[in-house]
Amino acid sequence: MTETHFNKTYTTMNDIAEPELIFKDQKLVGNNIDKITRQLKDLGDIFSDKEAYAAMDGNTVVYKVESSFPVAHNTEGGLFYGITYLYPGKVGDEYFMTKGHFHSIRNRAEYYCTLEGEGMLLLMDEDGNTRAEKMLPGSIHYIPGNTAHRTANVGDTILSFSAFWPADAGHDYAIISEHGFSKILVEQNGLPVLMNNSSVKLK
Ligand code: S6P
Ligand code: ZN
Repeated sequence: MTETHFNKTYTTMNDIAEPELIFKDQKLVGNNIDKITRQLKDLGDIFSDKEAYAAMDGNTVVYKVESSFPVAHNTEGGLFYGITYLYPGKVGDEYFMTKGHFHSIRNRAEYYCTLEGEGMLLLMDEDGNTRAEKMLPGSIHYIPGNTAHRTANVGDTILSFSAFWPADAGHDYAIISEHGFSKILVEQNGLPVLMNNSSVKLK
């Protein structure tokens, strides 16, 4: 039996498998893809302008995540893969963004690779120092351990990026949910600016 892929004809052999995951038509395709949708109503504690937030439709989708977990959560040595699709928008002057988290096992690192759009990766260490890296198609971002990470969409189109992280990393959302990052990303005169967030007290 023969099959045609990549414009070549192969003789089918038992030890050549089809790929288990494909990123196709802007979607992750495969078995057991975990899908999460975050709407504004799920993100009440992350945006600074509470008045602007209250005036918006809570059903507005802010981001979606499609992930593949080929091993059980907490498997030491395993890896997870996911794609985040973050929609354009703002709450007041603050750009749509992800919740943001530290990893539960604090020293676990991660890679982000931008697929489409224009964004910003906010990184905060455990002493509360926050910096940002520009995200653009093809940009690759190493997120060191012990570093909280959050992405914001600063463009007019969807920001999408793939992520690779250790299966035992886990997610600790509590600190960020309570204190936020020490800097917030807002639009000023049409440009993204990092501003001090005076309410943050990490330690
Ligand atoms: C997982 C990785 C991403 C985020 C996703 C949503 O470690 O960092 O897949 O989960 O971008 O962000 P958040 O902060 O809501 O999990
Ligand atoms: Zn992470």
